[in-house]
Amino acid sequence: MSDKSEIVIVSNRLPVHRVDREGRSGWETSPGGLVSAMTPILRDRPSTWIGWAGATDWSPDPFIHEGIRNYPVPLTADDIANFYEGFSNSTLWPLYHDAIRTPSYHRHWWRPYQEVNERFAAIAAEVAAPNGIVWIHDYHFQLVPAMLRVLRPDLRIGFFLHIPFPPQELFAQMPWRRQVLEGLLGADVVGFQTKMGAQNFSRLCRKYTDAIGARDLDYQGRHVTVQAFPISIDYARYESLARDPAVRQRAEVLRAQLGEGRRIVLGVDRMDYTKGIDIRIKAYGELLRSKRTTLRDTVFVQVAVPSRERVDEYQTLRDDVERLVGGINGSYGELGMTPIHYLHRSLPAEELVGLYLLADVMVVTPFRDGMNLVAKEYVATRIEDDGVLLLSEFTGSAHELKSAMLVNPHDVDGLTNRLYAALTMSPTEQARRMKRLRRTVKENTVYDWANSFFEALAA
Ligand code: GDG
Repeated sequence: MSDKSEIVIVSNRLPVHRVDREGRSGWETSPGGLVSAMTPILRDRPSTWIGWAGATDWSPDPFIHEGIRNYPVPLTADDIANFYEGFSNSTLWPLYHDAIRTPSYHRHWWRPYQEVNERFAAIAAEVAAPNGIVWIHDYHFQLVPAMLRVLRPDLRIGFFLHIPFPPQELFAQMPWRRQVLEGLLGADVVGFQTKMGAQNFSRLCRKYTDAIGARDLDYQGRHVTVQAFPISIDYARYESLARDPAVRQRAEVLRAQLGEGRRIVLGVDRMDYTKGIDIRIKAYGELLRSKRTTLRDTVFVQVAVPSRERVDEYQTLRDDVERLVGGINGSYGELGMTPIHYLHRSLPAEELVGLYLLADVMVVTPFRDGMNLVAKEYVATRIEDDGVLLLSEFTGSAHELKSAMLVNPHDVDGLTNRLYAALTMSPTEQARRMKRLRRTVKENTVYDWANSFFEALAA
């Protein structure tokens, strides 16, 4: 394989992770739609994926795994504290999610953010072939496009933001707002999950930089495409997992454990304060309190995957959620039967799909979410056109999944009423909505997403 790559991907994590089995260690491809969407494209041509390998104390040399060259970038414990947990996850993450937690603006996080961006840009510049393509992912690397353009003006540079891009009133808070916008404007294509994100970006660039244009922008003599590319899932994979006899058998075992005859309400999220886990548990508690449902009729299952546990806000959220669950189980549970099953861990994909199959109502109630793939995964597994998706208006998914039961997660009474309506929806109405939802998700898979981004970049 040539040592220069026609396609280079830059993301926070490599698409592989280290596994140790029976004393032998090696790399395994990480699960997830992004990786599977990229793999067919990357395997056809010399390509490199640049990212962090996940440990601060060692960083291996570049290596090839399943036809893709992986280029690990070392990050120190200080980088993790300042660039990752600091600027990325305590400044940008809350600010870009409607500032539902107060963003922290620390000058001593900004320099490390620049430095780590420089490190990634330098490696991309080194490995990319002449006139090659570099696709940069997410909020950790908003300065890389402009840094890379200075080093390698011959490249086609794309950037995709997986999280929302905030409106002017919020973005304007950031002390480094101009630098971030100019960083992004280094790309030829800047992609967002929704049209709203793209509009916010164009408007802010017109205000704080020299860029001009209605949606696409002209900046320093270059054309910058600004567009929505709603991300999706590998629909066929979820549908086939839903038909898999082993998955269906597992679902039956879970059903027996949860109690035959009880209707199942399900939530699946990273434990993150943007996801609205607390609010949906409150709404479910409200249904029990008002006796619109009972312990015997329904059971709530919440899977919350541990996330960013060293950031204070995440600790607080976990405490809050666990207190709420404990309170409701204490008040309404009986010996041998609880209203809420709460799992603070990650489950194997087969088990997750088993739960999707069992869920009569899937509750997806983020206060703000770039897209939300769980909503789309649930829909893809509902091969019998039943089940209800209760979906927050403030997710990117809600822009496409218009036949879901939409809800404002800030309104506890509204959410409680909708949850009740979902639990009592007729099979005919469920099928009418689910058929449409399934068609929508099937028509735009993660492969369509990746192909349309590459097409825009090659244009
Ligand atoms: C960011 C943006 C955007 C969850 N629990 C388990 C598990 N998962 C998988 C789901 C799904 C993924 O994790 C979560 O994706 P989301 O889209 O819901 O959320 P974020 O992690 O916040 O992702 C988001 C996304 O990027 C893509 O652009 O949609 O808006 O915030 O695929 O299935 N997987 C397994 N076990 C679990 O317990 N195996």
